[in-house]
Amino acid sequence: MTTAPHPAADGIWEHLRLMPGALADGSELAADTEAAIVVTEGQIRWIGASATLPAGFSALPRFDGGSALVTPGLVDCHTHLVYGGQRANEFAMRLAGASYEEISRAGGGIVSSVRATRAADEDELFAQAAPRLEQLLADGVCAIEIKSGYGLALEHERKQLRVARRLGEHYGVTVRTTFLGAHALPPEYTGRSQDYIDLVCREMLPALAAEGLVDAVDVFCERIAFSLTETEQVFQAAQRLGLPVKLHAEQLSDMGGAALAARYGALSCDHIEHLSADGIAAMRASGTVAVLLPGAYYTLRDTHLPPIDALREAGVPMAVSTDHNPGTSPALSLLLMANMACTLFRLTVPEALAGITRHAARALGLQDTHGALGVGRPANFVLWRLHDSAELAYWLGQQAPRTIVRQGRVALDGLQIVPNARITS
Ligand code: DI6
Ligand code: FE
Repeated sequence: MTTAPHPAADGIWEHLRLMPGALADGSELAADTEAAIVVTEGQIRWIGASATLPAGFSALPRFDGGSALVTPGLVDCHTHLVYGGQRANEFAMRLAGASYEEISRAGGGIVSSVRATRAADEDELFAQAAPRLEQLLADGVCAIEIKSGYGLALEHERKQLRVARRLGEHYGVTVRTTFLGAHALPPEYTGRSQDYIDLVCREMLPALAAEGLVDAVDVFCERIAFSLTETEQVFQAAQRLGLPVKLHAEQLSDMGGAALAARYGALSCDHIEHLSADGIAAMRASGTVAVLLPGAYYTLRDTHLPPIDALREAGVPMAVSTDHNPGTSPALSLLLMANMACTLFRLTVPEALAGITRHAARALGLQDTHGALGVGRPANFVLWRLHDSAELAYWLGQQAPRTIVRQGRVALDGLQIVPNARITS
């Protein structure tokens, strides 16, 4: 698959309106202020009120944003994007009354995706994941996390992580890879959970880390997956290698995983429907981000809400992500997740927008480069033909006209913005 190189975004992007909360330094422009962004060599060189644009940039080409709303590039901080096959059959089973846990115990669930992932080679996995990534990118995603966890054996986990890296290079998008070897017990280890965890800690993780394929380490800590003790063993292995950790925590029950993860300085605890007060206090103390996954909550027809009010009160940063995966969240729109975080979880619109930008970046350790706009950061921003930033969370499934600047390049020009010309559509 080849694509034409995207044109450089270098120049002055003017006649813009900044989304509130877009600036990395926390400052705001007064309402209705016309803003401009100067990009050179793929980086933001200047951003502020057009009226104060320094004269020194005047020789650069100009892009007329036509009063578009501009947001930072969106960040999808929790996905399982690379896998073989799909699981529409389980959707039908759940509609007929089977629970996720029942399906999983009956040999479906994660393990059925493991079979399909093991059977596919790298090129096949790339070809299957690419259209899914394209959909997420079309929403303005400029950085994405991709987990392994459907291989559950060294060669197959490697395959998934290599495909994730290749997707990042091919599409010019920031990809953070997370090793989730402890996602489920592979069938060949039935009854030998500790042996599998030993393999994860002693062989798989060190080998993949040495190959530069691991940016962070995750575990599915749950009754149907791995215990608190096993989770801690994986965290210790990550710590020995200097890798940050994160956790699938308290999704189906309160396992005390969030407090454990916080003790290891976790970047994020994700799902957290059953998070306790102790878990919240621990996350607050360690600066761990709470990643909310309304797509999984919705798909599983969950009714146990995450403790949003208590997280808000404690000042724990909340991110929102697709959790894209073939079982519990076949979601491919981060904006739809922002909508669902508001409607289902009662986030405010500014919270949801911070959740898919600034706080999502922090959940990946990318807070200095992504999720907000500031001088010296790579140029990742999106221009939207929208009147009000609340519309980003308001529309259900509409793709507003947008122009996407990703990694300093104009990756999509839906507003038809050409240098030195006015908007034409
Ligand atoms: N939690 C999830 O939501 C996904 N994995 C996990 O640990 C579900 C994965 C699947 O069902 O394939
Ligand atoms: Fe997940």
